Amino acid sequence: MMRSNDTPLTPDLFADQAPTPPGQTERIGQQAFVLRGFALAWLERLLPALDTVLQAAPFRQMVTPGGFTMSVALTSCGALGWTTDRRGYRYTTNDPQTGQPWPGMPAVFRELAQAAARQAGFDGFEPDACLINRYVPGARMSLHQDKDERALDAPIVSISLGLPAVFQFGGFERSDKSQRIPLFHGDAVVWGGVDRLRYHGVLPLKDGQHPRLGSQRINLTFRTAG
Ligand code: MD3
Ligand code: FE
Repeated sequence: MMRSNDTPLTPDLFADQAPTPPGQTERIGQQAFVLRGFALAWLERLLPALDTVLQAAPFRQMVTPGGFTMSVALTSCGALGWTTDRRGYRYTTNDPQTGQPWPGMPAVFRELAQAAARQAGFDGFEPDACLINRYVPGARMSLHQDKDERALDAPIVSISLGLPAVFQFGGFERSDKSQRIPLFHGDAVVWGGVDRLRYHGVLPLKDGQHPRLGSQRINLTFRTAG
């Protein structure tokens, strides 16, 4: 079989890794930015804090008001946590599974979210909720808007960890064409202002093994909810 000179003879072991060097900022909307690798320098502090949160409030699969079990497993930390059940979507002060307040937001979580927001031009971000999503291969999040938050003027900061995913960034109507943006371990995304109510989602996670997090993607989403 003929091969051109630039066809690799071995599989590209790094095909799933970040194509762009850490430190790059990509503008994906008027007030929406991907900060490549922004969280990498925080991981030594971030991952142990994440473990502590998960011990107090483990991941669980929730049911939507329509009666479907979400493929993504969720938990929260901070003063408010996001929940869904047959009665609807809402923020609560307590974990419905334990009756206890959601675990506090670790200082490193808040500092990282504030630093990412500032880097994207949003000074003074004060998140009171961190939603933590876990995707295993096949898990997805269909197109939706985030509009359960009281403060729609505050930005949202998202941190991607583990396996890469394809993020869909749409318009203001579900049927609007969406951009597909690959997100990698350590990437931060910041949305605010005019882009805050855009439809967005995550395509089904591809199989893979991440050296640090194994066969999963974890996404931290910081919001001002109350
Ligand atoms: C774009 N999570 O939890 S992150 C969600 O990767 C959610 O787990 C996805 O959508 C994830 O609601 C995407 C972030 C995100 C959050 C809010 C947005 C993207 C956004 C608001 C407007 C536009
Ligand atoms: Fe969302």
